[in-house]
Amino acid sequence: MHIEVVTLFPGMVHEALAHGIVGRAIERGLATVVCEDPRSHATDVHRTVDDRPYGGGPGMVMKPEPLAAAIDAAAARAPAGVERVYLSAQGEPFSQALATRWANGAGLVLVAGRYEGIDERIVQTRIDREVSLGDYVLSGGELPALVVIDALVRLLPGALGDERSSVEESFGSGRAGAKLLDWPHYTRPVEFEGRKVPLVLQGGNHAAIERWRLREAVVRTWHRRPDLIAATGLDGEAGELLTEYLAERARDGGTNKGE
Ligand code: 9WO
Repeated sequence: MHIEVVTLFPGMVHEALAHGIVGRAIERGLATVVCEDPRSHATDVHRTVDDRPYGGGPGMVMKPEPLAAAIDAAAARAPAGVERVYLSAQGEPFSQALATRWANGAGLVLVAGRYEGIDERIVQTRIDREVSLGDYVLSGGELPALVVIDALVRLLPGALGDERSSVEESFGSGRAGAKLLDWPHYTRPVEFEGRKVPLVLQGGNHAAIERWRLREAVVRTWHRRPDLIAATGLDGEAGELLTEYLAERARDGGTNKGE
């Protein structure tokens, strides 16, 4: 996997990728991340990469020439045909499905903007897709680019380095038809500040533990992210567990568990 990041802050990107699962995957050569700085393509004595917006208003816009040269240099190093992606709040929502698709490809060129944005002609001529992490404004596209890299690299074969399956967790495709939120986790001690680990997890009944976890995931998802269940419905055991929970909740007057 060859990922290029076009950014005015290469240090920020490299530092963030030096840790944990992603850091190890890069160390092992599962992924290569290279930065291209538009400033190195600026031609004037001040190495200018921004200019005032046509039409007026506050702030600056990333000027097209150095940015175009940086994107072209990055795309020339990347495997042929990889998508050039601009991280912006105007993009289509990022998703686990997109991460999976990209993890099965040869690489990406990620373009991180700064200031008030990039010249629209760059979007028209050198961006294949605009992707958003959510409805908020940041000070640049580097953190969203890092989120995309993290989501993608951990899906590469061997990145997790043990028997753990990356699809077992929230938003994986493996479980119960619908994408469900994760269940609660506990470790020692068995009692912390008066709160005990649920009894079923203390015992060795693995079928009961699996069932408890699925039920917790289903109930959490129903409360916190009903949109995830509405999208696909629930199959088999997950559906039964939700029906069971809703019956108990109705019996108890609808104010169960502080959920
Ligand atoms: C700044 C600004 C100031 C006044 C009025 C409107 C404004 N919009 C912006 C703005 O969007 N600046 C962007 C900062 C320029 C491109 C990089 N930046 C960015 C990317 N902010 N947020 C993102 C982003 C990317 C992906 N998903 C969520 C947010």
